[in-house]
Amino acid sequence: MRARLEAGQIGAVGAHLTLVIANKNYSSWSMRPWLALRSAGIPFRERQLKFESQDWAEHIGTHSPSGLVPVLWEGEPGTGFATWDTLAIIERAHELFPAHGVWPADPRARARARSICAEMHAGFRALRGTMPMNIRGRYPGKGMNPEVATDIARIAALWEDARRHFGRGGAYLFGAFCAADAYYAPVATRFVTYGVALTGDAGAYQQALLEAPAVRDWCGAAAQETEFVAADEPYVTAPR
Ligand SMILES: N[C@@H](CCC(=O)N[C@@H](CS)C(=O)NCC(=O)O)C(=O)O
Repeated sequence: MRARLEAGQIGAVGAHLTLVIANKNYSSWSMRPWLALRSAGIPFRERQLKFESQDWAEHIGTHSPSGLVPVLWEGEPGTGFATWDTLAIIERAHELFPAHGVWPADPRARARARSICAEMHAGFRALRGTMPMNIRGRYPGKGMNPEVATDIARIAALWEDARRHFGRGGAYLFGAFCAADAYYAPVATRFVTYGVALTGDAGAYQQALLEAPAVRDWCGAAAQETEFVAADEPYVTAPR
């Protein structure tokens, strides 16, 4: 059983955590640390700055040193201590809450989990380019080309490899839900949006990931959002 702190408290530095995120429907980078923290039982507040909003224009300068989201603040956004960029946020969460299972406990599993997160962080540009995350959207068949098919084949292979070598203790890549699952959850939703069918162990893992409680919570909230962000909607024109 993991130790739990009350929301708004944090043990190591005595300050509460706030995760600055953007639209849940569109922002895959926001989704990843949100899932990692939530699934690990790490208490945090959420500060949503929606793309193209007045709120974003007024606050992104003080709430994000890079001008991008996500950002993790220890203390108040804008005046506390900031960690930005998804991998750095996940490592910071792991340092602050080392017993919460952000990464797998086994050193080799942890190394492999970090490898596949880094591969996602730096790669799969074809997939990310033509199949932007759009949780409420349904565009089956859109976005596919040979480079995207190569990315999808690699993702299915690395999922199956992790499940085979490290996944025996549960339904996720390394058994229990960890940061690697958080990293690939936006990909699992893209496969739904764009009608990419996976079979075998990769397909079974995709279903387990989509049914993870934190993923369901995020996707449920995403489906309620109504903002239309043209930059993330290559296959439909803006509603009038
Ligand atoms: N490498 C960064 C990427 C962050 C990123 O690109 N965030 C997007 C949202 S998903 C963003 O803030 N876009 C705002 C903009 O480009 O103005 C990370 O891992 O956090």
